[in-house]
Amino acid sequence: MIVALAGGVGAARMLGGLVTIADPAGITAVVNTGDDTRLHGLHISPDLDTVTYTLAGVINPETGWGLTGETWAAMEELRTYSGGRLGWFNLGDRDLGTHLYRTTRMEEGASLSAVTAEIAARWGVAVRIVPMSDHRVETRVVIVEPDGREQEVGFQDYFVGRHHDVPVRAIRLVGVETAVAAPEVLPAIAAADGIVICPSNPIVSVGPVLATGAIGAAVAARRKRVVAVSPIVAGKALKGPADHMLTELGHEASVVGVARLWSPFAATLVIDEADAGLAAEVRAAGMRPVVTPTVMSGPTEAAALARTVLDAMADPAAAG
Ligand code: FO1
Repeated sequence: MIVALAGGVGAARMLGGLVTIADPAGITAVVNTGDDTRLHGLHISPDLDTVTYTLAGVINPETGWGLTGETWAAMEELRTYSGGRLGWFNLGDRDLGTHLYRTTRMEEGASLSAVTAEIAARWGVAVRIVPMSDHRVETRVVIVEPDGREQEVGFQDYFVGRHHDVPVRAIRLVGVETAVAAPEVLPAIAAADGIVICPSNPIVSVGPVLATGAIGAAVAARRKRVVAVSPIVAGKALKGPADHMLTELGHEASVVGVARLWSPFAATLVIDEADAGLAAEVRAAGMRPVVTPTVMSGPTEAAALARTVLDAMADPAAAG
């Protein structure tokens, strides 16, 4: 059984590759819920939905989030009523069904884990998709406004509302001190033949997962069997703000910076051929570098990367 620590888009693509070469029912995805937000009275779980929709083959291919073939009637009405004040976070008409269902079931007392399993089942997804916790852990971002003022905003206000193009001063995970891992998480990590840290944002996607409950310690205890895939290629994030966030928070936006963050949790770091010249520095940072094409431009590339990850998992001896 394989456990994948996952954020949004990059992780979803990695999982898409894994399911083509490994039994989906033998894969457990432990997904970040720090991005979750409450909006219009609805509990929205972007990373859980992106992973579920991608594995179901119904993700919107242009955006990497939401459902394909969406209509936006509800959002258009909302924007018309509010003169554009409301409706900045685009919830498609079909996607709204997911949030209505999740919110109703949680109000009926169902856990986020239980509802996530029901949503995955509705889409015929065999991968076990599990939130990092059934308790609320909210990622808050301290940003620097254009006038130099610092203020703390919700993750989606930063990511979508401000197009993540404002500098970040700090990240706060509200509730992380008391949140415990969701019931299936620690047993899956303990039983796993291997664990993959997907190419997601180390600060706001993988970070909250490793910071929740005993997840970080459980992964670190299996470090030899943990293979991480760098979300940074040639100093850049393929999608999203990971590169400038790393720099703004005092880390290096490179595979070496990623290795310094992840070496306590994973023995191996898969880096792109563009970073082959940094392999020695990755090793010096405490991780075994595996160099391979890591840009998952399509299903073939994702499957090839997944193959490399599983091969690296299989020879932990080489992990040093
Ligand atoms: N991202 C955007 O850039 N703009 C949006 O309007 C937007 C809406 C949205 C609705 C549902 C959902 O599950 C995700 C959505 N996202 C949107 C993406 C979301 O902000 C990101 O997936 C994560 O939070 C970061 O990975």
